[in-house]
Formats: sequence, structure tokens, C-alpha cells
Amino acid sequence: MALLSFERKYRVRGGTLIGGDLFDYWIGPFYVGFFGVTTALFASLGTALIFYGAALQGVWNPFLISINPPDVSYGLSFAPIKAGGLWQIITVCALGAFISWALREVEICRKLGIGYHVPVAFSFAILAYFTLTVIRPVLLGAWGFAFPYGIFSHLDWVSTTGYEFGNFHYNPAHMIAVSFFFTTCFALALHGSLILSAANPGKGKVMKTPEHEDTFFRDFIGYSIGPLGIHRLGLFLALSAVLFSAVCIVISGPYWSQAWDQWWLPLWQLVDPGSMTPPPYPGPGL
Ligand code: 07D
Ligand code: 07D
Ligand code: U10
Repeated sequence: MALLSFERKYRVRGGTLIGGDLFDYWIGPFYVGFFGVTTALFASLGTALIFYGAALQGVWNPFLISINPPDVSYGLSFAPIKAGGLWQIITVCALGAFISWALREVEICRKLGIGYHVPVAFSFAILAYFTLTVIRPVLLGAWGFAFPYGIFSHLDWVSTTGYEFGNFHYNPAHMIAVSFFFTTCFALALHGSLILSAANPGKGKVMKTPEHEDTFFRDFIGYSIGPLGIHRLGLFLALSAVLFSAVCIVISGPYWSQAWDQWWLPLWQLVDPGSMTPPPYPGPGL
């Protein structure tokens, strides 16, 4: 069925989680729904407040706009608008928009009768953001530990936070997350290239079947995970990457507050009891 006639057939009422028929319609290509409206409201309020913050600071260079969280001295209380309160409201808007976006995905899945894999996957991204801006700051006792909303300023936060723990690469969960990210790219490159090699063989040539794809990997490494399996693997790899990212940052501070290379000492001494204890990390900049 051609895509446009399919859309006409499936675009019927029902499947909404809330609001019944109220927002159960489309605007152009976009499904609206109750959560489309809440997304639009949260996103426009959040964006407007970022512009308001930019106006307050007189900064209009898009790279330099930065809405900063309150100073650590405010702890977990509400801060004045110009001293981090704006960041707090924008965080509520961002979470409202992201969660609405996920729920709008759920409604679309219900209309189509497909699984909830896409909203489940997106909720891992939301979890990572929630960990950075809510869970870890709450565990550390101040909103000031969250990252600022700015293109360059959030990079400064990642760098400073990393060096607070010496060499952040020694964080074991960061290692696992990075390895999952690398593996995700590797798997996508293998999958994209394999599909194109069979399904898009070039002008005048006959398209090959999934059996050809399976046989390539059986010939090559003795095993094929299969056409469904590779998508399960891809989802697993990508979600694990994000999950371990959330873990790597939430343990930095709440669980471990020294340089991360020190975490390895007990393990190191277990493997080689006679080994010298390496000197403690000398601190950033040395
Ligand atoms: C390609 C889908 C499209 C999405 C895009 C992002 C905005 C921000 C807001 C001016 C893959 C749209 C951007 C709406 C404009 C204002 C106030 C997704 C695709 C194109 N980062 N980060 C970027 C965000 C964090 C880090 C780029 C968001 C953590 C590093 C973009 C969040 C840490 C680098 C961006 C977030 C971190 C970046 C490209 C939220 C750890 C880069 C993103 C809400 C995760 C890279 C200048 C991209 C860069 C980059 C957005 C969080 C680290 C501006 C929205 C705190 C090290 N980040 N980031 O392609 O070039 O994503 O930075 O959590 O090197 Mg970041
Ligand atoms: C948080 C994004 C959520 C996004 C959402 C959607 C919009 C709408 C609209 C486009 C999690 C937003 C949508 C706004 C846009 C339109 C229309 C994703 C999020 C909800 N690191 N490191 C990571 C590497 C170093 C440090 C994660 C590599 C240094 C800190 C990942 C290297 C030091 C933190 C990672 C490296 C350091 C991290 C990020 C290499 C700095 C974190 C991915 C090769 C000196 C962060 C949860 C992620 C983290 C994180 C990779 C180096 C510090 C595993 C490959 C040694 C402080 N690093 N890192 O989490 O875990 O995505 O965050 O050197 O906080 Mg690291
Ligand atoms: C995959 C796949 C597969 C496919 C695929 C894909 C994965 C095998 C069959 C999909 C993959 C691709 C297409 C590849 C490219 C994708 C990427 C690289 C990922 C990154 C994507 C982007 C960068 C694009 C991002 C664009 C977005 C998110 C669209 C932006 C849209 C809007 C701002 C509108 C959002 C709609 C909403 C909120 C609901 C409906 C609401 C409206 C239309 C507005 C109505 C508003 C109200 C009622 C309230 C009033 C509010 C107002 C007026 C303010 C509005 C404010 C705004 C901020 C808009 O595996 O198969 O192929 O294709």
C-alpha cells in the first residue's frame, strides 16, 4: 500500500491516553493529541524563557547564551529568577516537553497497533537528562551541580566535572558506556553496509534476499544474528550506552569523590599484592 493511502486508512480516531477525541487530529503531517499540545506549550515556554535569559544577560551569540543553575549555596531551594530560578523553570519545561513527547509517541504507537519500543528507547535519553539535572544534584544536595543550558557552557561543565575526578576515563561505568557507544556505531556500520550491499546492488542488477545477508556473515564469521536479531542488538547496544552513561555520572560524587584512578587500587592489589601503591592523583592541571 502506498504511504499516502496507508496514512488515510490509519488516520482514524482512538488510542489516545487522555482527552478522548479532544485533540485527536492532525495538523499537516503532525499528529497533535493532548501531548502534542503539552509539548508545544512546554517547548515554547522553555524556549521563550531562554530568550528572556539571553535578554537579561545581553548575550545574543548563540554559542554563548547560557542559562546557569543556581549557586551551590542555594542547595535544593528555589532560587531568585535571575540567580538560577530561570534555570529551574526551564528544567521543568524541558522535562514536561520531553515526557510529553514520549507520551505522544505512545499514543501514535497505540493508533498504529505497534509496540512501544520507540517511546521506551526515548525514555532512556530522558533518564540520562533527568539523572544529570535532578537525581545527581538531589543526591549531592544542590541544583548547582547540574549543567548549564548553553552550547559552549555545557561543554565547560562536562570538562570541569570530568577533571574534578582526575582522569574521568578511569570511571568504570564511563568505560562501559564509551565501549557501548563505539559498538553501536560499529554495529550500525555493519548493518547499513550489509543491507545496502544486498538491497541496493546497483542499476540493472537484481536485489538480493535476507538469505544472502545471513550467508555473508555465516561465511565470514561462522554465525549470523539474523535480520530481526540485529535490530534487537542495535537497540540493546544503544540503550546500554545511555544507561551506563547515566550510571557513570550518578556515581561520580554520590558514590565516589576521589580521582577515579584510585577506584582501581583494591582490584590492582588483588591481582598483584606486592605492587607499590601508586601515589594519589596530584589534582587537575598537574
Ligand atoms: C543529531 C538529533 C538532533 C539534535 C540536535 C541538538 C539544542 C540546544 C539550546 C542554545 C545527537 C539540538 C540542540 C536544542 C540549543 C540552547 C540553549 C542528536 C541529534 C542537533 N546536549 N554535548 C552537543 C544537548 C549534554 C556534549 C550538540 C542537549 C550533557 C559534548 C548540541 C542536551 C553532556 C558535545 C547538544 C545535552 C553533553 C555535545 C550536538 C540535553 C553529556 C559536543 C548534539 C537536553 C551527554 C557537541 C557544541 C547532537 C557539540 C554536543 C545538545 C546534554 C556533552 C548543541 C539538547 C550535559 C561533549 N550537545 N551534552 O548531535 O558540538 O546530539 O557541542 O541533555 O561536542 Mg550536549
Ligand atoms: C543527556 C541527552 C538527552 C537528550 C534529550 C532530548 C531536545 C530537542 C529539538 C532538534 C546521554 C533533548 C532534545 C532539546 C531538540 C530539535 C528540533 C544523553 C543526553 C532528553 N567521554 N563524560 C559521557 C566520552 C571524557 C564526562 C557520556 C568519550 C573526558 C562527564 C558518554 C570520550 C572527560 C560526563 C561519554 C569522553 C569526560 C561524560 C555522554 C572520549 C572530560 C557526563 C553520552 C573519546 C574532561 C556524561 C549522562 C550521554 C554522562 C558523559 C563519552 C571523554 C567527562 C559515555 C567517547 C575524559 C562529566 N561521556 N568525558 O550520556 O554520562 O548521553 O551523562 O574521550 O555527564 Mg565522557
Ligand atoms: C527510522 C527507521 C525507518 C524509517 C525512518 C526512520 C528511524 C526502517 C521507514 C526515521 C529516521 C529519519 C527520518 C532519519 C533522520 C533523523 C535523524 C538524523 C534524527 C534527528 C531528527 C531531527 C534533527 C529532526 C527533528 C525535527 C523535529 C523533532 C520536528 C520538529 C517539529 C515540531 C517543532 C512540531 C512538533 C509537533 C507537535 C508538538 C505536535 C503537533 C503540534 C503542532 C503541529 C503545533 C500545534 C500547536 C498547538 C496546538 C499549541 C500552540 C503552540 C504553538 C503555536 C507553538 C509551537 C511551538 C513549537 C516549538 C513548534 O528506522 O525504518 O523509515 O524514517
